[in-house]
Amino acid sequence: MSITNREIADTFETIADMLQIKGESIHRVMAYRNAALAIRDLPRDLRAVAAEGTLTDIPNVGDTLAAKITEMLDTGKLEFYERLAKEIPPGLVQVMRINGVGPKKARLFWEKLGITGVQALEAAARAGQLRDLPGMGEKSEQKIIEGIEALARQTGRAPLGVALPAAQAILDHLMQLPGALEGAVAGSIRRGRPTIGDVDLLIASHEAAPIMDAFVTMEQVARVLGHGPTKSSVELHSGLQVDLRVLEPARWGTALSYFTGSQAHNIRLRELALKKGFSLNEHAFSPVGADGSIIEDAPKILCATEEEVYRTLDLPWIAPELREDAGEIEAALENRLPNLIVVADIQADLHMHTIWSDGTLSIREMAEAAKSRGRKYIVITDHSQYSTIANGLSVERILRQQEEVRRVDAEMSPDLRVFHGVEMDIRSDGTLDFPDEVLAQLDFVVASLHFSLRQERSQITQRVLNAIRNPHVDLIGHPRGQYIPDREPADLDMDAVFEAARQHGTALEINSNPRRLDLEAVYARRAVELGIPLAIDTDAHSAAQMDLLYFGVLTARRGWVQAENVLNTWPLERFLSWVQSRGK
Ligand code: DGT
Ligand code: CA
Ligand code: CA
Ligand code: ZN
Repeated sequence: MSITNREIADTFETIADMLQIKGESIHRVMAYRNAALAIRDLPRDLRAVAAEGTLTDIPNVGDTLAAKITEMLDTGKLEFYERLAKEIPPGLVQVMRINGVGPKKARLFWEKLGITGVQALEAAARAGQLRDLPGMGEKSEQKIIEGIEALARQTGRAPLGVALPAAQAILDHLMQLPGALEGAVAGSIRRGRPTIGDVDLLIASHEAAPIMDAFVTMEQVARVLGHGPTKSSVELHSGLQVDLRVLEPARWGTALSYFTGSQAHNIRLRELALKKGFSLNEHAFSPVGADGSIIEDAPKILCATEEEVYRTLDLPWIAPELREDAGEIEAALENRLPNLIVVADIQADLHMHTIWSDGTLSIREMAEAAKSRGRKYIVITDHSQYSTIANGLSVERILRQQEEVRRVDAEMSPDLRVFHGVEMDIRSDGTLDFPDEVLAQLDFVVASLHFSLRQERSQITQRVLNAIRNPHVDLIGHPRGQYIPDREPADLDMDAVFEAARQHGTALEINSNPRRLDLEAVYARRAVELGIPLAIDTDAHSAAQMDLLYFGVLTARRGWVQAENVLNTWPLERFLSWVQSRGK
């Protein structure tokens, strides 16, 4: 079996980790890391690129790395890697992936205790052998045990932000074939889950074979896992697995409903069907006899649309984002499904960065980008001084920034209003990064956790409560602090956070960046139940990131959120009077 882009990228990534454990220069390490990233993003087979002799056109791939790629393509192996692996045990690379363990600690555990893998490290940690090492203690030993447990929970699922565009691109490609009548991305992507196991595509056509052939021969296919008359599966070079099913248009509704899932939702639909005397599967409703077995010669009900599937069950159509058997069937039966928010409801963006901190555009450029996307008002919220790595603003700089914001506001008005805010750090000791006198001069204040996210529950919860209780703080940014797929949320007492937010009328963010999606859906839903206002923001650092709004709205829809619950769907006057009512 031939080597895939992903395996080559993984090897470079591992080499980077090994060089880092070895203590090599960061430039050398980054050369491998950046090349790995570029290869992961490459939409073409490396083998084809190598055959053209254009490997060095790939960003971050020079002659040295091109030679290494060629060696792996030709031999399936890399001598440099094998030599390195004799020096640095490859198991240490896994050790480095544990939250809280970097290259230095990995090396320390190896040198002092001979640890060469995660299992050995866990045993040592549980035996209390790590606490006496230099720079370690009982607490950091416990953190490592927790980190190992978290690592074990990781499942190799792809972030929605990676899987959705890839799935859509493949579907668009296949829909250009003459026989393709209707197409959809189904499965967990259609339901908007933050991470994706595999991609499920459906196409309606009278002739499956040409579509199947086109699918398994796409350029980005690394391996064909199955190639049948109506179903095929492939693994892409990116590592993503994609299933395609082709079916008759007359059965589109049952198929789309079935393969959208979730499985739990499908089971509920099947129970309802049985009560009406039908067995429901991906093909049809089939009449069943008293003993529950299908009556073979009775006419089946085919459904060309999902609406017909639900109508056959006497239900209104249920939005895919709700299909988790989390109360949506009951709500549908009682005709009280929510009127879910849509992207067009969004009027404003309350969280974005500029070149004043770590963004890539000026205030004016961000304003233009927002205007061209139909936003009516925005808040410029650069980082505050505690975020030194993000070039956070000092008091002096933020006051200076205000002049520029006011100028841009005047220039853009009345098409777009531009307000001045901040994304203020909640410091590790729980204090806020600006004094009240400074906050009072800003139009809108977002407060966020960026550091010390692994503090224990009471301590980190207290930090967020301090921010919520400050009357100048309007919104808590990305409240739980997860990073998809590899950083778990902070250990917050969410009941306490919700209670404080409710009491003080502080809003909570749904951050649209697909690496965050924070608040996630279940918490957004809880916030709505408690009457806590939400904001769906992009946290954009560039113009392109403003288009990530879609992911935030998808997450909100999974959380049963309606437009009314979201600050930035409101007309400007209502938003302003809400801000004023907060005691400034
Ligand atoms: P994933 O891929 O893990 O992110 O999640 P899904 O929901 O995309 O799951 P997947 O790809 O295994 O299957 C797609 C849909 O097909 C799933 O949501 C429901 C349906 N399905 C698959 N297997 C079964 C099954 O055994 N029973 C039922 N009722 N439905 C199934
Ligand atoms: Ca799937
Ligand atoms: Ca699947
Ligand atoms: Zn932030």
